[in-house]
Amino acid sequence: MNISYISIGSNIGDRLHHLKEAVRALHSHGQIKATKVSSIYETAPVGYTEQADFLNLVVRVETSLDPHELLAACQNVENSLGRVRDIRWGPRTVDLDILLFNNDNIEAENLIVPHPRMGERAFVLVPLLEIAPTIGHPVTGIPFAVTDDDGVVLWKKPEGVEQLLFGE
Ligand code: A4P
Ligand code: MG
Repeated sequence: MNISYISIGSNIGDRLHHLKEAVRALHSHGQIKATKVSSIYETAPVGYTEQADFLNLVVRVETSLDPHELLAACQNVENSLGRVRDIRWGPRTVDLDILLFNNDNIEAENLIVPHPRMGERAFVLVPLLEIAPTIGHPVTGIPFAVTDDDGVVLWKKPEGVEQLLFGE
């Protein structure tokens, strides 16, 4: 069984609904099980800054899929929730990025793991370290650490995966 951490973000429409639907859609895949989910954070946009604040979380999944199959599953979830690709780093109903996949180091054309920008992004690291406090970079072994959590505010406390998946 493989363990992967996936970052989910939304900054359009009913952001909470989009995050919940994304976690539920992943979990409803026969070969993906959501086992931990972070709190939800409200985060200032990084990259292209002329856009609304995001809600972000990180989910830990167990999966028998390989990394490319998991990426395809993530993209199916994005598409099913109405994501239209437009501006790079721009607004999105929902964006799923594979942060880590076991200790794999993948450099394919369409898939880079660990996610290349994760180490510098508080909106990724704060929720990741909440559910995996000692996790380190698979290649260097250096534990991930948040140097600056500016713009990342706890928005909703952890409800546990059951509540997120099956609650209101
Ligand atoms: N791709 C390569 N590696 C991966 C990976 N590990 N996980 C490829 C997922 N996809 C990966 O992604 C573009 C291509 O990346 C995909 O075709 C896939 O093959 P995309 O989702 O179509 O486009 P994007 O999301 O606009 O680009 P990208 O590079 O994923 O952007 P980022 O870096 O994810 O930035 N600010 C806040 N506060 N919160 C956010 O969630 N998100 C972004 C998106 C920018 N600013 C943000 C947030
Ligand atoms: Mg993306």
